[in-house]
Amino acid sequence: MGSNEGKHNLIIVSNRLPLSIKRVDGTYESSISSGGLVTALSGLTKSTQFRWLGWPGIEVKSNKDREEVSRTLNEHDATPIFLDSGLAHEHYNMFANRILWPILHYQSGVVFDDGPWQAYRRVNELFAAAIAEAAETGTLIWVHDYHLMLLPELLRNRLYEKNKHCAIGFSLHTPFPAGDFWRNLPVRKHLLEGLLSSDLIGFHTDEYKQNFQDTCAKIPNQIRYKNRLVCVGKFIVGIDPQKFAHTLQNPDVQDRIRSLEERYKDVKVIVGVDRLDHIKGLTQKLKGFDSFLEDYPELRDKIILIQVAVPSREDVKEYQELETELSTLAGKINGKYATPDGTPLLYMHRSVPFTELTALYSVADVCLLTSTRDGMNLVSFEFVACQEKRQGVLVLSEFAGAASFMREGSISFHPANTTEMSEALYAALKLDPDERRRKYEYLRDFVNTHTSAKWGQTFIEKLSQRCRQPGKAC
Ligand code: GDG
Repeated sequence: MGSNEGKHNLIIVSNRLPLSIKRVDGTYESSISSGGLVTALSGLTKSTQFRWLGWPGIEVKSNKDREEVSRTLNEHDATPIFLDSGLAHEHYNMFANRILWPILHYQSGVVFDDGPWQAYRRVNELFAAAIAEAAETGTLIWVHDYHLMLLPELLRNRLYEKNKHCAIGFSLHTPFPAGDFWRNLPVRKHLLEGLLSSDLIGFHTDEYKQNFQDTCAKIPNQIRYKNRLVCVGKFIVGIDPQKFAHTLQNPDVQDRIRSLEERYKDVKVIVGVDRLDHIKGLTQKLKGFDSFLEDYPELRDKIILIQVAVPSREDVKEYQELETELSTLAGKINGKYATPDGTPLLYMHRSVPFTELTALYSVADVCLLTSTRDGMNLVSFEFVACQEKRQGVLVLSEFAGAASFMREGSISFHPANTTEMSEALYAALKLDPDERRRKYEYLRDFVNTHTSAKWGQTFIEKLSQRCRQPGKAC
């Protein structure tokens, strides 16, 4: 990790550590995991040193094994917070992903269950205890995401008992819904109170920030809670575009690009990369693609949609059902339109290596993202970062957070409207070259100026000000 520019220690906290731990031949090994949060924070490691605290993703029972896992993770500046598997399951799968995530993304059919809620509280308490132990006066503590919304309050109480003065920042990586929807959650008040013990709260877009402020019914940008000032801001998350540029120079990746170009030389490639999650609108994407093939028969053998659907939350019933639905739909589409010369859809239910991902982004003519709701959507940024040569077109759902910044550079549509999606795809494939260049340059400038490093540094700088002058107006 690079030099520590600030004079404060920095602790980053997320439910899962960015490293997955596995037991291989009697020893523990770690490997980097993928996902939006890891992508966003990895851009910060070049310039800023920090320690990362979180759950290592597996149950480790004996003290001896815990010491070994801690040692392995320590080499990567990570500290595990151990949880037993039953508690972790209730917290992560049953409350965070089954109850809270759907509400934050406006999904209907809200369920509530007290058991998982108690587990959520307990895990937040265990995190508070571990972090209060690790922090010193002056430490900046930056908490991430919806799994840990009670943490700022619990942590503040713990720090107070220990007489440690630290600043607590919180970043939400999902939307914050409009107040009327948020009300569906019976424990919403506790979650808001949890968050309001932060010194600084960051959202991805103005809309999410505004929804939160309306819910708190207070004045813009700052909220007074328990006689403390809470600052609220928009911080635009991004990626590290240089990492993609650099990977694209790699000779193996260049070879792979050439071979994919040869393979698809007679067709236009549409790419989609999404975690297999309801919010990514994959069902809608396949239905919209079906409509497109129906509406434009002359293009059927001239295009291919390559869809990577990365397995996610496979322990949750609703996600297993979604996977079955998608494989069935994919099979139906290919059954309907395949010819001896090929199939219009290549559906992959697995993750691909980073180098393969960059090659795929680079050979695509269009990227189709259909989120029904999405905090930001960093795949849209990554596609742009890999398109310097081809200058392809981004077809982006109006409900992705990214759409509030990228509308001018993309073609936008409503994901539930299959006709609109089909027309948007057609427009993208037929876009006039000058307009395509103009749109691409707009997106490229945006992605290059809103990097993950800038996001992180801006947040940390603001949090550090809050630490120095907690009473100062935001
Ligand atoms: C959450 C919010 C918000 C995907 N497949 C593979 C792979 N990935 C990587 C992508 C990208 C990341 O995962 C996905 O990021 P997104 O931002 O698109 O989506 P979420 O994971 O849902 O992230 C989201 C984000 O947090 C940050 O705040 O933007 O709205 O939901 O980096 O490249 N990476 C590799 N193989 C794959 O198959 N190597």
